[in-house]
Amino acid sequence: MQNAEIASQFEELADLLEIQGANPFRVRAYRNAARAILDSAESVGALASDLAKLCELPGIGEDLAKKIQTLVQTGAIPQLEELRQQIPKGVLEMMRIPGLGPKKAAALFHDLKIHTLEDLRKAAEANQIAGLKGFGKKTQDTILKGLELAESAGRRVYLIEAKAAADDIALDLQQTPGVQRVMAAGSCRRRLETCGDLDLLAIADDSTAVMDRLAAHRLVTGVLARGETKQRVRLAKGLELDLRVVPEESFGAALQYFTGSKEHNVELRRRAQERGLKLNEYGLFRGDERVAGRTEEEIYAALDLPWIPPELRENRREFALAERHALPELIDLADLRGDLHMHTTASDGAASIEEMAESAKTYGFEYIAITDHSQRVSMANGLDAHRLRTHWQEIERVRQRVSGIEILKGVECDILEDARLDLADDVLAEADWVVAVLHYGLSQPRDQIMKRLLTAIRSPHVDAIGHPTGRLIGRRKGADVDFELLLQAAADYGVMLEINAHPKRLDLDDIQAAAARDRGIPIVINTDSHSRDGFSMMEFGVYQARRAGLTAADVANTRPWPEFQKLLRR
Ligand code: DGT
Ligand code: CA
Ligand code: CA
Repeated sequence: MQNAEIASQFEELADLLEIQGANPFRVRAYRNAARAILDSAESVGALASDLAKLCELPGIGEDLAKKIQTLVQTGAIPQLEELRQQIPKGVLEMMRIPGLGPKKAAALFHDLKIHTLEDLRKAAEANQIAGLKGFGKKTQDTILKGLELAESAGRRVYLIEAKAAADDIALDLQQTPGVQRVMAAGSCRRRLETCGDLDLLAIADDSTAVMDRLAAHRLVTGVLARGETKQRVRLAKGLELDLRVVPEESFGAALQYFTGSKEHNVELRRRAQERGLKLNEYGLFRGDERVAGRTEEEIYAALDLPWIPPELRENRREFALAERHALPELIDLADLRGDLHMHTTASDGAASIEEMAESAKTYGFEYIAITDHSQRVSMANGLDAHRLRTHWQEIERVRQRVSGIEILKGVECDILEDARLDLADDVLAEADWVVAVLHYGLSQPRDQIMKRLLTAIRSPHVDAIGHPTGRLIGRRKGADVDFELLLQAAADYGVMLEINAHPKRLDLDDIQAAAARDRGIPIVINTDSHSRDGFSMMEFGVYQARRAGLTAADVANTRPWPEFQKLLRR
């Protein structure tokens, strides 16, 4: 556990205690502890087994040291968990609004029964806050302004939503008379997991018509600013969009500039300077002469580089690879031939085996594995040995009826909190494909998480580890995985690692997937479909793979079935 994580739990504890009206000295003690942990050069998590060592940290007495121990060993502070039960999350969120400290948040919670930011907005709009003791009209107005900021800032939107909006609007603006071309740039074009805002570029001689059309678009809820060539609008859910209208001869330069990332652009500008050139959103210039700008390709070429795919533009290894003309030929959606993770009505899916198989065929898949949940996931109607065997018999019957696709008898087997697998070896031995996953106890200490993952990897029956960290983007941090150890073990035992294509998972992430590829570990990109339409999520897994620099050859389920079969351990 990182110091920052430990510190933030104590900070939250202090906030909640203060909202609760606890003794100010106690509150201060937790705040001081949080600061001391954050400032410590040593890993407090590593010190945690030694109570005396912990007590040497400034401001940490025995009581606090014991709490740190509990947190590191169990992943939680019981007192904090309890407070979280008592005080709604929205009350903590209120404190991010400038001018709203714990005291005011507490008053709003206790006196007006405000539990969420939505409640807060309603109360402010209904003029209920101004009358509250210690508040007044001015505070109420500050709250309303702050709410708007708090809601739009810091809220990032999943790529699936951002891209859908960008594509929809781009397609519409493209219809404007006089508009030649519209394209999304920014993080959306780089296929980042989430987008802070959208950046659209249009080629047009006259910006009036296209800006009017944007303002009138059904997804646009308001115009925030409008200038000669720039317009910023608000979409639903607080997502904002920048439109820039550029002339044709600058389009490549603008596209390059606004695609970013900032880090990539800094390096590209440095390379321009090195050659006595100047790069900006209008073009690449030698003195006043524009030497490139119409297309991205000509800009990169003028800087002695091949065109670099947007997914790689993070200033990681793309420049080194581009210089050697060794950029990978990135995987495409069309390369995928199989999907090895999906659910049916036997557990928590919405479609039958046959319906999933027929749907998979329409998405172009040649083989699938049906991987319903194992018994531990009772919430999702997970299967015990008996039900699983009956389910597999049903799969065999469906195989007789459905042609043109290979259907594997699989299972998504939980790796239990105590590091046993949820199904016995003799059952797993009968499967064609086993994807092992962590679902419960994600906040266990690193050692236990690794014990669990290693047990699964060493099992002769496990083919792949699914969504290896279990994170949910923007919602839940994943397990504290030691990736060095995981990758080494996966490589040693020939176990595949999954990029789960679900837009909220995308787990492995881009950096982890690149590291797995570097070790020669076969990667599978799976949709984890729970319905017939779930297969459409594959594109997001592919984007993550592209950001990792993966080629089709790096991804096992791009292979034709006979070759994929050879990679199986059984
Ligand atoms: P986001 O919106 O947070 O998901 O991420 P981006 O990458 O879309 O960032 P955004 O919308 O602030 O800006 C779009 C691109 O424009 C960014 O990737 C690089 C470029 N850009 C924006 N501001 C600056 C800047 O101050 N300096 C440089 N070098 N580039 C910038
Ligand atoms: Ca952006
Ligand atoms: Ca922007």
